[in-house]
Amino acid sequence: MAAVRRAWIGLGANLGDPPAQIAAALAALAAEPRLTVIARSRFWRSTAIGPQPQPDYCNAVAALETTITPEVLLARLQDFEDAAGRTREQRWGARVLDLDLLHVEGVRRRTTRLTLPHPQIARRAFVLVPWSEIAPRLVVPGVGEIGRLAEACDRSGLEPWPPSADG
Ligand code: A4P
Ligand code: MG
Repeated sequence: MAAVRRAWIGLGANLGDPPAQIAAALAALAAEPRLTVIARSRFWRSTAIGPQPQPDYCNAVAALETTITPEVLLARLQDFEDAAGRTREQRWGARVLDLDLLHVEGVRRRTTRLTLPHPQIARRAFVLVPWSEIAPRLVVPGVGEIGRLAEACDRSGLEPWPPSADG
């Protein structure tokens, strides 16, 4: 039987109705066979990092338990992005849905398609702060303890999304 592994997904959206798209992505993940969503952060509003001007993002982080391999999981996340109407014109450009595989327990990868842990984790408050809500004591190899990194990061431009929109 395939091993059950814990994995963490970063969700982001800054076009259309961002919190609705994040909520829909979480529902799609929850409906996926061989995968259980075990926790999710609040929704956060964050200033976009990338070419300007572009709208603020809604960001969240979810924890999963899954027997799906990291490569197949990434492909499923990209299917969900495509189904939400994602187009890929510009690196770090505005998008209706972005699903990043942040970390998979016990896994390291450095291929053209998949880098694990995700290379940008340690720098990004919009990942670290929501992640620390659900996994403060998690130590990501080569990166550090999520709660400590979240405490140390620059939170400017980051605030909880108004709770009424928070799924
Ligand atoms: N890829 C490699 N490793 C991974 C991984 N661990 N998870 C490859 C997901 N994808 C991974 O991604 C480009 C390629 O990365 C994929 O084909 C996959 O094989 P993409 O989603 O098509 O393009 P992208 O998202 O524009 O590029 P990139 O470099 O992945 O950007 P990020 O890191 O996803 O950042 N500002 C705020 N406030 N909030 C955000 O959520 N997000 C981004 C995108 C920029 N600015 C932001 C936010
Ligand atoms: Mg991405």
